[in-house]
Amino acid sequence: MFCFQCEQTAKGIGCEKIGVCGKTHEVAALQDLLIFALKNLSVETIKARKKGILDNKINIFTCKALFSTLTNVNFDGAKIASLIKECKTHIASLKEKLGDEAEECKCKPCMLLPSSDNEIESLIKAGEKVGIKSNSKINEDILSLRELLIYGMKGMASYADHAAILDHTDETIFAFIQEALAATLNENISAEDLLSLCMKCGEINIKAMEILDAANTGTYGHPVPVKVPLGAKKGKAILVSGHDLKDLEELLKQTEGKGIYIYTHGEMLPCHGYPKLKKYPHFYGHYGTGWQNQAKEFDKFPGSILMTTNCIQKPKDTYKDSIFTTGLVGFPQVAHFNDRNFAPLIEKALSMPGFAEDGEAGEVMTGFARNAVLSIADKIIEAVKTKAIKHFFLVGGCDGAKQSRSYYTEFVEKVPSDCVVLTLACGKFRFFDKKLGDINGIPRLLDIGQCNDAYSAIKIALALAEAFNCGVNDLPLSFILSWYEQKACAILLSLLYLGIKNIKLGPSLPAFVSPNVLNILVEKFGLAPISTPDQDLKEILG
Ligand code: SF4
Ligand code: SF3
Repeated sequence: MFCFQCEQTAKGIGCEKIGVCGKTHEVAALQDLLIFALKNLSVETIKARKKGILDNKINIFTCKALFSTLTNVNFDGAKIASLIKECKTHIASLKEKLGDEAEECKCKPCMLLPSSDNEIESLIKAGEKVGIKSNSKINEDILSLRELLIYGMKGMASYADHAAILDHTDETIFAFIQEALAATLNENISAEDLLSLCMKCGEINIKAMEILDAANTGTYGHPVPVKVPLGAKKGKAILVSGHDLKDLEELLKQTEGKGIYIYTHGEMLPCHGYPKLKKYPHFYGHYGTGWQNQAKEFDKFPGSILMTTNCIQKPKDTYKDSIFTTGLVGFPQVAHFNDRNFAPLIEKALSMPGFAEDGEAGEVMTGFARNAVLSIADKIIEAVKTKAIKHFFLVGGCDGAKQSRSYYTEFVEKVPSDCVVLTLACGKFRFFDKKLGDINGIPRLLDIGQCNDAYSAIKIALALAEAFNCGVNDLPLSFILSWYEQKACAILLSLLYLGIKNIKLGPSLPAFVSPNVLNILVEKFGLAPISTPDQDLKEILG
C-alpha cells in the first residue's frame, strides 16, 4: 500500500505497511481499485451525458463511493468490495445504453476488475496494480497535483452526498467530478491543466457547500446562537457523532417520549443551533469534545452511540456492543443501519445505565452561522470603525493527534482582547470552551459550525468586504487553518479559488504537495506554514 492523503501519514511521507489511521493494506488496495473504477465509470458517464443520458443514481453513487475512501470513514473491506462491484455494474449498464459494449469488453478496467466479484482476494490483487505509485515514471509534480485534485474531490463528494441525503443535488457538481476523475486517467496531462482543474475543484466545492447549506437551512431553519450544556442529565442516553443532520433528526423523532436524552459529539455540536432540531426537549447537550478523543470519551459514555459519517476511530472492545454505525461508516462486526430504523440502538440505550444524576460541566455557545452573524452586521461594522474590534481570525479546520496542534489552543489564548475569533470544524474542540468574553456585546469566540459551514464563513467575509467596499484580502481578517483529512483539501482549494491570500496552514504541510507545487502555492497565494503563535500574531498584527 501507499497512502499519503491525510496529515497523519507515516513519517510525514506515506503509509506503506499499515495506515496510521488503522487502514490495512487490503482495505487500501480495495480503495485504490475503487478510485480506479470510479475514474473509468466517469469516462462512461461523460459519454452518456453527451448523449443526454443522465443518471442521478450513478451520480450519487459516485459521490458516496468517493466519500467512503476519505480518511477514517470506512475500514470494512467487504463494503469497499461491494462498492467496486456496484461500480462495475454501472459501467456495464452505461456501456449497454451507449450501445458500444463489446461481446467481451477488453478495456483496462474490465480486464482489471475481476469477474469473480465475490473474491476479495482477486480485487485486492487488482487494487495493488492501480495504486498512487503504480506508474513509477510519473513526474512528481503531476502526481502531486493529480492527488490534490482527487483529495479535493473526495471532500467535495462528501458535501454533495450530505446534501443529496436531504434531496439537494446539482448536475454541475456531478459533471465536474466526473470530468476531473476522467482527466486523472490521462498520463500526459500537463501541470497547468491539473492546476486549473484544482482551482475549478475549489470553485465547484463552493457550489457543493452552498447546496448543503441550502439543504440544512431549508430543512432545519437557519442556526441561531444557542447555549449548549456540556454536563449530563439524569436518565438514559444516546450519543450522536459525525456530520449527518438527517440521522440525528430521525433519531430525535424515534426517541421522543422514551425517557432518553440525546447528546452530540464532535462535529454534531452545531446541530443544537438548528431550530427544527433544537425544538426537541430531549435533545440535551454536548458530551466530551471531538473525534480525536472519541475512543476514550465513548468508553465512558453510559449509553449507546450512533456514529454517522464521519470521522471514526477503531472502536474499543469495551464499547463495541453499544456502538452503531450509519451512512458510509463501516467497521467489520459493528452493527450498521441502512434504513434509519434505530430500534436496536434505542433498545440498547434503554438497557444501559445512562446517567445516574444531573452533572454540571459548564456550557458552550454555537449557532453563529451566516444569518446569525450578518443579523448583527451593523454592530460589527461599527465596532470595526470605532476600532473596538481590531482584527478577526478564522481559526478553523480539522483536529488530529499531533502534539504540535496545541498551537491552535495557544493561538486563541494569545489573541489580543480587541480581536474576534471565528471558528468552524472539529479543530475547535481544543479551545471551544474558553471564556473569551465579548466586545460591545459581540462574543469574541463565534462558532460558525461544521467544516462545510466554511460556506457561511465565506459569505460572512464577502459581506464584510462589501460593507467596507474592499476586497476580502483587505479586510482585517486572517485565516489560520488546521487540516487533517480531504474535506480540508476541498475547502483550501475553495479559498484559493476565491483568491484569499496569506493563509497559514498547519500543523504540517501535506506530504503530497511536491516542492515545486508548494512554490506555486507560496508565490501565487502567499500560503505559509504556521510558525509559533507569538510570531504569527506579531506578523499579522504588527
Ligand atoms: Fe495513512 Fe492517512 Fe492514508 Fe490512513 S488515510 S493510510 S493515516 S495517509
Ligand atoms: Fe473533522 Fe474529520 Fe476534518 Fe468536519 S470530522 S472537520 S477531521
